[in-house]
This record gives sequence, structure tokens and C-alpha cells, in this order.
Amino acid sequence: MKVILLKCHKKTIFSYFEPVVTEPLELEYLQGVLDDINIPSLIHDSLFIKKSYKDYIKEFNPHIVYLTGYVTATEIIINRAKWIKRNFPHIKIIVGGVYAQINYEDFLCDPIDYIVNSSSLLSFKSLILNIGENKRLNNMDGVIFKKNNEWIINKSLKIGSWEDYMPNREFFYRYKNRTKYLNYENMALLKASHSCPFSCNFCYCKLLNGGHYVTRSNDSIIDEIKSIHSDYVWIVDDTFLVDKNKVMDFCDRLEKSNINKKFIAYSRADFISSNPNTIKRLSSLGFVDFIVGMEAVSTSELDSYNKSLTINENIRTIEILNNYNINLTALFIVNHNYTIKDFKTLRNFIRKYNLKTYTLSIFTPMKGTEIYKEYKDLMDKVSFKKFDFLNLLIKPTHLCKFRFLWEFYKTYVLQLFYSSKYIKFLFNRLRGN
Ligand code: B12
Ligand code: SF4
Repeated sequence: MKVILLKCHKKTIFSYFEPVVTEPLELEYLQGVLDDINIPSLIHDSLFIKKSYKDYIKEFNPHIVYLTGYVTATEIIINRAKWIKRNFPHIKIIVGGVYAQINYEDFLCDPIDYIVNSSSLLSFKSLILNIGENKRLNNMDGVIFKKNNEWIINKSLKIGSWEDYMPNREFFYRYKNRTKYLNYENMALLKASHSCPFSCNFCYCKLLNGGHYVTRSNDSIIDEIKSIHSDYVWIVDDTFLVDKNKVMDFCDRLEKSNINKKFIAYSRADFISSNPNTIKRLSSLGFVDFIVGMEAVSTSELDSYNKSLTINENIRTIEILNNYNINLTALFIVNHNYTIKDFKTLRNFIRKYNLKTYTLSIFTPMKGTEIYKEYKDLMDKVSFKKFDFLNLLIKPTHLCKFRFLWEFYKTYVLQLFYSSKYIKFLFNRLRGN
């Protein structure tokens, strides 16, 4: 039996500049599972591979094709499944990943055979073994399948504790020279938890793994970091700094291990603002960039997102990261109720605190989140590809659409004038590097 693991992408305005290019770590994990049961597999990710997935399928002749992608790639996944079934009816098609895990109904269609609504790698392993042995599936938590042309919807399987699979990094090593996060190049990803223990109402990430927050031991994190050959490691946990004791223990172990790498991670502003000494230590151990969901520039707006943060914590975070020479990537949400004054206030904040790297997302209720129900009727006809945080899905309350988008992009473009890092990045892109 052979498997192709296929990552589907929908290009956005920013994909043309490719500010961030990363390995498809989730596929490398699945490949790790397949290696374990001696099943040959190939990864296809169009970010790295020019040859079409169709040629890959024709040449490799797999029995199973696994398709994944984020919300924006939903239509692409379904179209690829249709093409595969039309041309190779014997191939079994599995769909999974973070979008399908919660929104599996979007994939209940003819060409797809199985949908995995779980993050447990064990569900993937059992499914593959079952297909291999041609067994009829009955109840299998975490797997949705067809029986007598009826869909059997099993409940999602939550991970209770960290599963000890390791990703197969061959794909990464082949293409690592192309990986980057802005100017940081040669960058691996690392995952150390599932879900998030906080309750911001717009957030999709906290819903993953059934909302159950699961972490991994510091020992196993350090072992994986040691095993990766790359200059940078981006820890992609939704928030890496949660438990102060665990973070201090991580620092102790990192210090002892003599690892000489640079790190990027996500953190909440409340951790950074209340633990300056820990941040100082992380800086000395190679943390060069923290990505922080600042979201808004007033406490009342932060409250409206149930962010449990104050604007003072955001400001203190900026100061601390500055003091310890760590770059801040600030993430902001631009709400559809913004007035011109709100945009100006946001720009003034960015300028006042000299923020050099930030992203703006247009408020986008993701399918599956609490706020989606509230806004659903306003968005029913919106195509999946527009859920990229750059499209205006809800009619602005105070501005016409054009003016809103003008203000939005104006605020985005501002950083080009203030950030030497961005200018260097754009210059490199224009030179074709
Ligand atoms: C890093 C990251 C990126 C990277 C790419 C990372 C990558 N792997 O390719 C970059 C910055 C490029 C990126 C871009 C985008 N991203 Co992004 N990204 C993330 C982030 C922070 C981590 C993803 C990651 O790599 N995790 C590491 C992997 C290993 O973890 P994992 O996918 O959970 O997989 C584990 C398990 O789930 C399980 N598993 C995985 N797959 C499968 C399959 C089966 C069958 C089974 C059983 C188990 C299983 O095994 C793994 C090991 O435990 C997530 C947040 C999150 N919580 O997921 C957002 C996230 C995935 N991104 C999101 C979005 C929307 C986007 C964009 C569309 C945003 C945009 N503005 O354009 C683009 C799309 C880019 C594209 N062309 O596809 C959303 C997706 C929401 C959704 N409903 O689909 C998320 C959840 C963030 C959010 N705001 O909600 N992203
Ligand atoms: S926005 Fe960040 S802190 Fe809030 S729930 Fe989501 S991942 Fe957690």
C-alpha cells in the first residue's frame, strides 16, 4: 500500500510576496505514523513542489490520497478529490486537518471516502490499517465514513495526553533553504501543545482537540529541538508561555543542553507583562521574536473579545520586549464597526510605540466559533476562500466598503515606512531572493 499526503493552498494577496514559508509539519507527522507501519508515502506541497499533484498521483500510483488544507482551501480540496475519483476510482480519499476536524460537514460529498474529525494520530493509524486490511469500518471514534451510501458520523476522538510520534523531517531538509519567517530563514516548526486554555470568543484554535489543552514534557521538546538541523525553530503553539514553572524548567533544560538556535514563539501579553525576568532569560537563550495577539488598542475592545487583557498589559509587553531586544510581531484585529477615528487611533498607537512588525486581520468569524453563530446569517453566501482575514465578510457599520478597505491597507502599508526589516524583506523579494 502507498499513500500520498497532499497539502492544498489558496493564494491570498500576501502569498505573492511569500513573507512566511514553512514546512507542512502536520503532513510530516502523518508520514511519521506511516513510516512506523512501513507504508511508503510521499508529501506534495505546492509551496515547494512545482510538479502538479496530478503527475505525482500518476507516477506514484497510490492506494490512498490524504488531502488537507485550511478553511480557505476547502473548495480546492473538494475539486482535487473530484479529479482523483474521476481518474482513479480505486483510490481511497481521506480528508483531515484543523479545518475538517471541526467542520467535517463541508466535506460530506461523493468523491471523499473518509473524514478524520480528530487530531489523534492514532485515529489516522487505525484508519490506514483498516483500509489496508480491507476491513469494514463500524464504530471508530474520530473517523467519519460511508456505509451503504450513508455517512456514519462518529464522535471526535480527543487526545488526553501527548502522543509520542515524531515528524519525518526529510521533506523539511530537502526544502529548508526556502523556509522563512520574514527575514529569518532556514526555519523549522515545532509543536508542543494542542488547543489553548484561554477563552477569546473569536478564536478557532482553542476549539481544537475538543477544547482540551494538552501539553508535552519539556524533555521531549528539548529532545526534538536537539534533533532538528536548522538555524531557527518556530514553536507554533497557540500560546507557548502559559505555566511559569514549566517555562522556567524549560529554560533550565535549554541552558544545560547547549543548543545554539534562535526561537520564535507565540505568547499572550499577560504572561510577558507579568514575567519580565523570564523574558530576559528567554532572550539570553535565543528567543528573538514573540508573536503576540494584542488584538486591540483599548481595554473595552479587548473585553468585547473576552481577551482577559488590558491595554496596559499590551503596552508593558512592548516595553519589556524592547528592553530585552526581542522583536515583537503584534497581531491586531480590525473590527467592521471601526470608524475613521478608530483607524487613526490604531495608527497612532502603532507609531507611538514604534511597532515595526505587525499584522492586521479583518474581524472574521470562523465557522465553528462562538461568534460565528452571531454573524452567520450575514455571511452565508461567502465562499470559503474569503476566510483569510483580508476580506471584508461583514458589511462595515460606519464606513463604506471601499473606505474601510482603504483605511485597512493604509494602516498595513504604514509599516513599510517604519520597518527596516520589512524594507529589507521587500527589497530581497524584488531582487528575486
Ligand atoms: C503556523 C501556522 C501557519 C503557517 C503555515 C503552517 C503550516 N503547517 O503549513 C502560515 C503562517 C504560512 C499560515 C498561513 C495561513 N494560516 Co495558519 N496557522 C498556523 C498555526 C499557528 C500553526 C499550524 C501548524 O503548523 N501547526 C503544527 C501542526 C503539526 O499541528 P496540527 O496541524 O494541529 O497537526 C497536529 C494534529 O492536529 C495532528 N493532525 C494534523 N493533521 C491531521 C490529520 C489527521 C487525519 C489526524 C488524525 C491528525 C492530524 O497531528 C499533528 C501533530 O500533533 C495555526 C494555529 C493552530 N492552532 O493550528 C494557524 C491556522 C491553522 N492558520 C489558519 C489560517 C486561516 C491561515 C491562513 C488562511 C491565513 C491567511 N491570512 O491567509 C493562511 C493559509 C496559508 C495557506 N496557503 O494554506 C487558521 C485555520 C483556521 C481554519 N478553520 O482552517 C489557524 C487555525 C489559525 C486561526 N487563526 O484560527 N499558518
Ligand atoms: S486568541 Fe490566543 S489566547 Fe485567545 S483563546 Fe485563541 S489561542 Fe488562546
